[in-house]
Amino acid sequence: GALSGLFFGLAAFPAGAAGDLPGPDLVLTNSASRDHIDLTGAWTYSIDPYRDGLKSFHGNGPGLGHRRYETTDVEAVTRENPTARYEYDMRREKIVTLPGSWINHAPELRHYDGLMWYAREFDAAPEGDERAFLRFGAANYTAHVWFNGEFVGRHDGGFTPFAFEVTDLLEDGENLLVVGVDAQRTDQTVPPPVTDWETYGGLTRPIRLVYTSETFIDEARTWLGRDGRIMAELALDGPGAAGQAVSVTIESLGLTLDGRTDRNGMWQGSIAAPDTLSLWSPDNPTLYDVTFAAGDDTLPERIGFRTIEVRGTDILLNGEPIYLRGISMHEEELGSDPGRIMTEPAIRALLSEIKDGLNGNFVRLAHYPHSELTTRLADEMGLLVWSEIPVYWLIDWNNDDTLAEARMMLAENMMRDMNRASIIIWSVANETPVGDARNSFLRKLIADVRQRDDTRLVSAALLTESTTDNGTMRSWIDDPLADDLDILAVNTYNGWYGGPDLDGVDDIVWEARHEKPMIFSEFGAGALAGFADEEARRKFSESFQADYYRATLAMSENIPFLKGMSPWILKDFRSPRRQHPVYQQGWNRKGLISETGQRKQAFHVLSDFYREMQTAGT
Ligand code: GCB
Repeated sequence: GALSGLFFGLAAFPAGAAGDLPGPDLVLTNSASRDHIDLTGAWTYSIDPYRDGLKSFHGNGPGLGHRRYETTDVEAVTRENPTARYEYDMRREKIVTLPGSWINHAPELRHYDGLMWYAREFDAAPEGDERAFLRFGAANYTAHVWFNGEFVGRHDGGFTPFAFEVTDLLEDGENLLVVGVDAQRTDQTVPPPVTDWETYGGLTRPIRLVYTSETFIDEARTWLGRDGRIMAELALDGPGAAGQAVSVTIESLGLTLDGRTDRNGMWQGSIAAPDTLSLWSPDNPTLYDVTFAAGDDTLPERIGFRTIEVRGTDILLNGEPIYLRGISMHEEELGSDPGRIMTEPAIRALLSEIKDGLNGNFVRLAHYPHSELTTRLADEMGLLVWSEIPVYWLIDWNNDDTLAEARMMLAENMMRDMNRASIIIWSVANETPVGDARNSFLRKLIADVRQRDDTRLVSAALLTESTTDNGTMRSWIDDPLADDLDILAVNTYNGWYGGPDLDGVDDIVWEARHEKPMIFSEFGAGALAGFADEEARRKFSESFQADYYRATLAMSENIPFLKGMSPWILKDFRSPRRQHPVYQQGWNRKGLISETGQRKQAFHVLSDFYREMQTAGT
């Protein structure tokens, strides 16, 4: 976690002291490309609703009979000693396929929100000086990890990757990995307990035992600077990290950058971009094969080169003004019983609806970091991305631990995805009420983003103010944070949650109080697919939703500084707080497609609107 702001005036800080910028110790850039044992597949699981396996009845740690993380062969021990007391046996538990969330393990776990134990045995054959790391794509929300009976670490935060080194614990032969996953959110977590989506507790992303050489490339990035130079940075980990010869090669461009790491194992370099460089954009999502090398280690990546900046009220991609034709999306696959299991075909199906179905060029990945596969596919398919952390609604703004958790999440998300050309915006919050404590909390996050990556834009989804004089509604952003952001983003629901009738929506006047581009990070209305009502414009009918889109899109055309939108939302998604017995039944119905992929009328309204824009070249 050492690479941070090397190019941005912090080169004087020794490793680990780059300002007070927090970050994970291990990044394991593109770990999927490394030698690894895939630990997805069959695991056993056991519920522990009282968290007894962590605390026990007097709170001083579980007794022998409850330590699910130990390697004890319970069956063998109890055969030997019939009075031995064991109240678990992970080897004989129910079996489930991971990644996944317990919502799909069994019907009675539909609303389970406690601690779940998962266990998996596997064979390994460590070689020579190789190092070994357990790497989790995500565990929602807290993970307690034991390997071969030893506690190796805990991680908080449901949507970002983490890794623990287990080189010294790895056995030649059989190994046992046990993970306690706790989905419970509290008033101090990020997000807090009340959200508008399904929690999906579990081990929801790939799990791997990753091998590396003794000294390896932990972080590696390359990108196009706004000054037209290709920049690159590396950070090595291991006994040979300092003074190591390193290189970055982009063979198809005939480019090699090389040099030697400093005493902290870090290196940075740059080279003028050749004229032959094909810039990445949604219309031309060119990715280059890049090879990072250091000592015995090489690391492949596929990377696009582009610039993103704002000028006045414009957003410039590769120096040209662009309008973000977007949609918001939750991480939830199509189907009537989703589990947040994002396979490549599942992600492709959703992103193609945006790219080909809606004629879009932009996706807001709401409200938390989505899987690494999603941002990689956005690179490949050509979709610009808004990437966000779940600083959502009612965060405990005065709590230092909560702030620390949010900052770590932000760091983990950014460091995982620094090489993704698709990501143009890091967002730090959604719909958070203005106040001193909140403002300083979010300013800290904004400062972290800028310190770590000043090549992308910073935003947050804000709330608006409005007044109505003589029947005309005027809206504006009344938030001191607007001064700190590059792009202003607002969620607006006039015609659905209050505001005028649909007929009046396009008369709303949006005032510019800042010389910055604005986007609608959300607007939307619910509709049950297939529901038509003889009373036109009845809420939850498809025609109401379509009219709502017509009205809001008409309004959008009157706002000169509006430079994009990501309406709410691509697909109906599970939300336990949406319990209207007829229209919702546990689903937020603002999707343009139903949970099974049926397109609603409003889908076509937005698709036509975007097609015209695309044709007009705006
Ligand atoms: C919002 C939230 C989003 C909700 C949406 C809604 O403003 O940001 O998470 O799901 O409204 O449907 O009400």
